[in-house]
Amino acid sequence: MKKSILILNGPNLNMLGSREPEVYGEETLADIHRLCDKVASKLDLTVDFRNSNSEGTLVDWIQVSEDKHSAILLNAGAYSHTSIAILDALRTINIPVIEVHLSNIFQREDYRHNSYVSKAADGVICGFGGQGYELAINAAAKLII
Ligand code: CA2
Repeated sequence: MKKSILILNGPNLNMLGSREPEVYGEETLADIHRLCDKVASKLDLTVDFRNSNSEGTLVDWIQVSEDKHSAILLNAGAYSHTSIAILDALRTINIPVIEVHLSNIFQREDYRHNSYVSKAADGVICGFGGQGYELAINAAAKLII
């Protein structure tokens, strides 16, 4: 069976493409989903691509991620900067975690410079827009294939 990467997208990422294109680009989350499917299939991997605006739902998905998935790619959106609950959930699992942000969070407001997710991530990719997800799938593949 093909290995699977769980791709989790946090709050407001469902709004991509509709507002703030100067910050987040023109792509929609559906466009990024299609890109991830394409990139993963070339690596003989599958992706399970999800989005939730709810912190608890993201925690629930992380807790059971090891059952079916070999790695997590996580853009926790604004929860990256606030959620000790997501950090604690990430610390309960033992598969690679790659953190992704569309924007370069270090060029933005001070409150975006800290990420709790980073403390549990194997690596962080930010500032490359939707292409960051492609880079992250390639990075995850190196760790799991
Ligand atoms: O750069 C990223 O990927 C972020 O995770 C995006 C989050 C932001 O809070 C993080 O600091 C960095 C925001 C999600 C998208 O929010 C939108 C809001 C309106 C229109 C489009 C997207």
